[in-house]
Amino acid sequence: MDSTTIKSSPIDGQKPGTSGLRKSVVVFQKKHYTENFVQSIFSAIGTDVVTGSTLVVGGDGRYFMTEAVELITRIAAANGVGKLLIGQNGILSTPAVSCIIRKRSATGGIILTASHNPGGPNGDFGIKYNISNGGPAPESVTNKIFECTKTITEYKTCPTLDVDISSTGIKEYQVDGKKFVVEIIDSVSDYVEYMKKIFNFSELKAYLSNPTKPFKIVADAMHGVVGPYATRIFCDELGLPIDICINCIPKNDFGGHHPDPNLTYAADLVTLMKKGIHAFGAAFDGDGDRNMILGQNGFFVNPSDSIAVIAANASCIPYFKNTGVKGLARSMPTSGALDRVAIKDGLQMFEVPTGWKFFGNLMDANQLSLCGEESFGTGSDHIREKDGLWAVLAWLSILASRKLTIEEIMKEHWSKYGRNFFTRYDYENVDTEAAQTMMTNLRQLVEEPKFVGRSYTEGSKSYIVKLGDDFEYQDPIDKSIAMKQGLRIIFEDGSRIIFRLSGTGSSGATIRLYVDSFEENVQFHGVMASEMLKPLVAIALRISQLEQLTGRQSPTVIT
Ligand code: VG1
Ligand code: CO
Repeated sequence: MDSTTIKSSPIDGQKPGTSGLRKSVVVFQKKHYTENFVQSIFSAIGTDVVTGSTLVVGGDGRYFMTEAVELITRIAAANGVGKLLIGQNGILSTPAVSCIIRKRSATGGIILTASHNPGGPNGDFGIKYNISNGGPAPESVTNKIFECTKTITEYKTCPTLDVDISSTGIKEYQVDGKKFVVEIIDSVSDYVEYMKKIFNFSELKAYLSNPTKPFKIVADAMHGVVGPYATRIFCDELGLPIDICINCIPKNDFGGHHPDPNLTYAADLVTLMKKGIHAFGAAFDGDGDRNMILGQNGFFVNPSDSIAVIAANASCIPYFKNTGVKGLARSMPTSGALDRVAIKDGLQMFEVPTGWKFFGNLMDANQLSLCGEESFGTGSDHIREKDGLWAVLAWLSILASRKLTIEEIMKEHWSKYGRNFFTRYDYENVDTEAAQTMMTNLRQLVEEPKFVGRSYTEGSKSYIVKLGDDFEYQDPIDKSIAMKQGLRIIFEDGSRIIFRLSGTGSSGATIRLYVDSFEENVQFHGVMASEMLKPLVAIALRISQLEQLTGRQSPTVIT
């Protein structure tokens, strides 16, 4: 087979966001749109690296994925890639891709997902490139890809190459006189094998199916990619009945829902948990890197608390018994709960911008073991992506060894470390101009020299500004700088108000407002976060004039 070159020209708007390029399916279906971006990935990596390389390809099963896999296979072959490892039927969760890249020493991987965004012909699609450490490409690489999309004149492809991805096995082809290998791999095996090394499966099995006191769990894959992983782990490995896995058949439109594990979009699971039958409930997003943990009667574990609890109880997880805990990290808007663990337990703590790509360098430098984001992302240095099922297995390991309920673990944690109250308001699909105006006005305000020291009052509560800025981060390892990562208002008592615009949406703007405050006094730990944070939310809305500028009286999602 011979490759050929197809003339093309730059298409606007191919800048990767927080986690890859995400647009509506119809945009990806436009002539040359997907081809241009995929060719730009290869051009950015460079011929030297691409020639003979091994790449992992797979995604969350959403609409347009199989077309994209075919197109990537042809463009990869024409660009001189040596071998592709493709998940059967194209299916691979994001954490599985990260795991496979590392295990098989691949050069990188291409992940086809728009994560928690809806799918189907009218939904979203996305493409993300991960590097050889298994993690999302850093900005130096994604900027290069973006530059290539702006100057592209042609792409290479091998139009006669047809690969059957429905059955596992190795297939060899000759492209331009060189060997091109495609290995279709079982989507689940490598990942499950790895989980069995990290956790003690026989201990978990005994705990979950204890004949005198079974621990009832339920896992909701929201019709995303986690289904086959969850059933293999919970049913085949841990011996639980199949009915504990709900919505575990992947659908290319996620059944018409947002595959987003939060209190709004996973409301069905919340309702089920409120019945009190199950001791543990978990939901996952479309590509399997996010998780939501619920206790009996729907007790909600805030993601910022979740990572703090895992860090404080890391000794319950065999992996950390071997490696120790080197350091902790969270994204900037994530609550300070993890910081309390770092201080008390004498661990190093890092605060990075939003997006998992910022954790990778610290992990590679052996300075970071456990990290999390408030956006339902939890993970460790076992791979270089956040990992939904890993988080669930971590929680189950803690529960199995501590023999407490989720609520008891949380309350004990707060009484030892104090409680951070956290909430996030999302305003989705806001008019872009209105959102920009709001951010510009706010930036001006927080950067005024006189902003520090200003006092804001709401009811009986007063807060004095200690710091206001647009968060900037210098990577401690490669010294690269990321600017404008979110507007912060920090008050003297440590409370924080943060505003960011989302970098994962596909149309309009999404405003995120984050509020975090700390309470040492155990007497207040039982109060609802919404109650505790009411004055700060009111102040945030007042300062930003969000409602006046956007016309939105209430958020789309509250966490
Ligand atoms: C959101 C979250 C961020 C997360 C990112 C990718 O980004 O806030 O914490 O890393 O999604 O998650 P943004 O820019 O929309 O706030 V996932 O599960 O998409 O890949
Ligand atoms: Co995701």
